[in-house]
Amino acid sequence: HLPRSTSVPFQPPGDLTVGYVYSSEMTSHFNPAGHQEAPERITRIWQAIVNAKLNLKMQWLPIRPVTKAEALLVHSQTTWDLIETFQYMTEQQVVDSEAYYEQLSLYVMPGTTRAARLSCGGVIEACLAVARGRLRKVFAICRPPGHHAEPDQSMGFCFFNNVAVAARVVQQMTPIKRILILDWSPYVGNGTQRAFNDDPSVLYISLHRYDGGSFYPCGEFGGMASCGEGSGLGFSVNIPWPEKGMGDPDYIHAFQRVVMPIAMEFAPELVIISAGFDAALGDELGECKVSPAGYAHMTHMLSGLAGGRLVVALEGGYNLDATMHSALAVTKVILGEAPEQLPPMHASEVATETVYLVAKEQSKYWKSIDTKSCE
Ligand code: 6DK
Repeated sequence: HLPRSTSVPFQPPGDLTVGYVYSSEMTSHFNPAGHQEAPERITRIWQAIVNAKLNLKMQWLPIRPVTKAEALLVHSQTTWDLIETFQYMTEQQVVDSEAYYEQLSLYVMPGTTRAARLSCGGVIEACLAVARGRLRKVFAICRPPGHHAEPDQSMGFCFFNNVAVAARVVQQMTPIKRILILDWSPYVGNGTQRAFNDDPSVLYISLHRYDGGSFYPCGEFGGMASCGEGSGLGFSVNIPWPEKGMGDPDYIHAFQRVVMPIAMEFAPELVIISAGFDAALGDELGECKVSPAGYAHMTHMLSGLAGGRLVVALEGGYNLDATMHSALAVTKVILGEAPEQLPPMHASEVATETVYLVAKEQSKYWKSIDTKSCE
């Protein structure tokens, strides 16, 4: 006979509208020699949420690995097969392949397969829960990240493109078709743009450092003239910062003049944020200056789209304190708290100029864009 417990508090089910995805199993991918894309990135966010008791206000969503059929909605069979082989790697094979994977800004080990599959499956479950109306908003605290992973090439710390696969699964499994992916990582999500470059059903908007094309990933995407192709022309919006150091005023300015007008005109049925916290003040890789309040305001603005259907999917973020504070600020907003007030702000001249040029480019495709207001 099991002892009868009277000490377990009764938790009413069903009335929680905000959820989260987290599993410590995603720590199975790590580099023993040390690497920025480390397990602590998600364990620290999780600890902070628990310390602030925010987890008690959120529904936990169980996690499961991405299936092959799901991954193949975006990725090639070769990419799937390669990621599957990692779990069988010997120590010698790990060492021998290190230099090869380093060129791709990756490290691999036996635990990689499981973590990469769970990370992608976690974002899928988050998006399905929101798309099916089970939850209004979900924070997917997942790693490894995904936005650099191209259909045929894992790269830049990313194996599966978590967000791209999730968007495709939602389109296939639910009535929701029109999806906005907003990527505020300081690196352009080349994999995400490639996956939807010729597809008008998914609007990809990215704010990132471009530095004249010299900033990672330095490929064909990310410039302001890269707007999609074929029937997807106009459905990729790149806001390329020309240098480091952009902060809250610059991001808010871009949101007010370009991101929100286009997003409202597109009228998405679901919004997914590719949430890289590496644009945060203190991140040594991103070298931008976004504050937790800045992230909160961007989240708040996006919260009003798509009937409130929002998924925040973690991408990068390497300063553990900055990532944790930014993630907490975003979590509070999806729980309904008002963002902390920002001081009066002026966007920098470089940012104003960039936004003006992007507006000019995008006014070809979006009638809501008023170039004059950006002058
Ligand atoms: N590699 C990310 O945060 C990943 O967007 C950041 C990508 C890291 C940059 C790696 C890098 C180089 C540089 C020069 C030459 C070769 C390779 F995907 C996320 F993790 F989210 O600078």
